[in-house]
This record gives sequence, C-alpha cells and structure tokens, in this order.
Amino acid sequence: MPLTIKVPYTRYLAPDGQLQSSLPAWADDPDLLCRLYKQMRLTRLFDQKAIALQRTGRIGTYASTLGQEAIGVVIGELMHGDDVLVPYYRDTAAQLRRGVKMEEILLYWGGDERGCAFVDPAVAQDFPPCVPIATQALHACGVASAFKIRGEHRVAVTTCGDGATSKGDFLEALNVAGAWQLPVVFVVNNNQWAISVPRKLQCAAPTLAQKAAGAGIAGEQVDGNDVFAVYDRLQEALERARRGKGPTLLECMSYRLSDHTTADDASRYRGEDEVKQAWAEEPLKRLQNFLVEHRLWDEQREQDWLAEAQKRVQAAVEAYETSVPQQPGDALDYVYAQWPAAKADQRAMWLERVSRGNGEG
Ligand SMILES: Cc1ncc(C[n+]2csc(CCOP(=O)(O)OP(=O)(O)O)c2C)c(N)n1
Ligand SMILES: [Mg+2]
Repeated sequence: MPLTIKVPYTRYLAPDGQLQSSLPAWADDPDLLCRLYKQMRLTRLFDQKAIALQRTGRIGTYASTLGQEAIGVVIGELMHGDDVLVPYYRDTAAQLRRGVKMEEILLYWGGDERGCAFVDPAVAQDFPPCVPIATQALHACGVASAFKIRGEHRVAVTTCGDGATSKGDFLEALNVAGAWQLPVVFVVNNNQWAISVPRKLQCAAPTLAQKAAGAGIAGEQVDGNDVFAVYDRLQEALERARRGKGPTLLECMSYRLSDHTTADDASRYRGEDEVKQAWAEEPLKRLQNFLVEHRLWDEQREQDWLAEAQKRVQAAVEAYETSVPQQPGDALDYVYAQWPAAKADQRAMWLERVSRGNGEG
C-alpha cells in the first residue's frame, strides 16, 4: 500500500468571489487588498503587452504569467527588501512587485544581459529568472546558507513549476534545506502542466507538497488563485524561516491559462473544456468580485487604474525600444568573472563573425 500523507490545504475565497470561511485579521486592510488587486491587474496588462511584443518580433520567446498573478504578487508583497528572490522564468508577477523594472523584464526577454542586472538597490541581490529547470532551488539553498552562517534574519524564496519538482535538483534542495534547517521557502506554482505533460503523468503522489515530508520540512497546499490563501500561508512560512524555525514547501494550485511560452500552441494537447473551467476559477476576477461586493472597488476605479497602468506599460516599452543595443561581446562577458585564456580563440572568432554579420556562428 502506498504511504498516505495528509497535507493541509487552505482556501478562503471560492472561485465566484464568495468567502468560504472568515478571513484572518490581517485581511481587514482595504488598502492592502486594493494594492494586491491593482498589482495583479498591472501585471496582466504588462504580460499581454509582452506577448504582443513577441508576436511583432520586438522581444524573443516569452513565458506568460496569465492566471498565476496571485502567487507572484503575494511573493513580492510579503518578502522583505533584503530577502532574496531566486525565481524561475514564469515570475514576472513576483519580479514586478519586488521592484524589477518593466523595461528590465523586456530587456531580459529581448536577450539583453542588462535584463539580469536590476538597478533598484532593493532588488539588486535578486537572481535573474532561471530557465534550466529546478537548478535555482539549489542556488536558493546556497543563498540561505550564507544568511544562516552570517546570522542574518533574511529569507531566500525560490519558485518553480509542478514539473520541476520531479527533478533531482529540487529534491536535493529540499533535502539540504531540511538537513541544515535553512531559511528558505520553496513556492511551487502547480499550474497543472509542464509544457505538454499533465500533472498526473508527472508524479504518482497525490500532492507535490508531500515531498516535503521526505526532507523533514513543512509542506502544505493552498489555492493559488485565492490571494488570501497564498498571503496567509506564505506570510507564516516566511516568518518561520526568518525566526530560524526551518524551511517550507508551499504548493500553490493554479492553472497555466496561456500557452507554455510564445513558442508553444497548447490547443494541440489540451481540451477547451479544461481551459474554460480554469478561466472560471482565475484569480483576478475572483478578487475583483470580492472587492466590488464589499464596496472596495468599482467600475470607475477600474477604468482609472487601467489608464494609469497602460501609461506605465507604454513608458516601459518606449524605454526598452530606445535603449542603446549592447555590444556583441556582452553576450559572452557575463559568463565568467574573467574570460578564460583557453577560450580566447572562441571569443575572437565570435566577434569576428559578428563583425561580418554572421552572428549565428
Ligand atoms: C534542465 C532542463 N530540462 C528541460 C528543459 C525544457 N523545459 C522548459 S520548461 C519545461 C517544463 C517545466 O514545467 P513546470 O516545471 O511545470 O513549469 P511551468 O512552465 O509549467 O510553469 C521544460 C521541460 C529546461 N528548460 N531545463
Ligand atoms: Mg507547470
């Protein structure tokens, strides 16, 4: 018989915006709730713009965060300035709320190294998005080890998808986090798909959060489309880590409403009914319904904020498009602190080919 592990699951807000249970005390703060909503709305607008920029050849491949805004916005809202975010490639929402500039995110997806060097000092120590699956989980443990050795009350937060939890790197990271009791929080964005592989083919365990048990750390699930649930449980996980009480794996149940990236066509491998159902449960409309019903938001505020958000996104696009292009050598310069002598020929060859207009070589 497979071992059964009971994993806590938290949801306050049902998909229609109605409360399922009474809210914790921290939620009695209209400014906070409106701020979370506005940030989610802004993120969605930016995300749509990024896809449009890719479609018109102005950035490269882009991984949309559509439908998963609650998770990222709450991460960005709750982390302290001196915590470190070690994100994956679907973390536009968290990065923006942390203070990464929209034009920096566009630079990153436009293939420009400056999209990895955030100018705001508040996020200067955050890592750039990690594309190799799950490797960032171990990097986060390294960061958290440094905090622990120095006796600093800081937390490393790392994110990944459901598919990433199958990787050795992820399981090794959980293990070391538990063994060394590191101040790290693993946020799993379970959006039900790893490109074309559905969650149920990815792992036989009923939850991904229960992987925490094997490492001796806390693990739980939340409705990742319910901003209240994510906030409540992440807040506790961060505080636990900050007080030296150990790491947490927080599995946030959500859905990837978009294609995997702009290089994908999800209609080839998943049915319309499933996507339709997921739209009925998405986080932005859910929070909006709640706010409107509690008279904290209305159509006028929505229109005013949309106009302001459009302005911000447009200004970022202009800043991105008018930025002076990097030198070709910059594509290599950040790979090593110092370019190795043994690879000097390769560098020279690259620069020579680029100068002949044959950069792909
Ligand atoms: C080490 C490695 N192997 C394979 C890939 C190709 N790849 C890119 S995204 C992806 C699926 C990841 O799915 P999941 O972890 O669920 O994250 P999601 O994209 O759904 O947010 C794979 C296999 C990669 N980027 N890195
Ligand atoms: Mg996934």
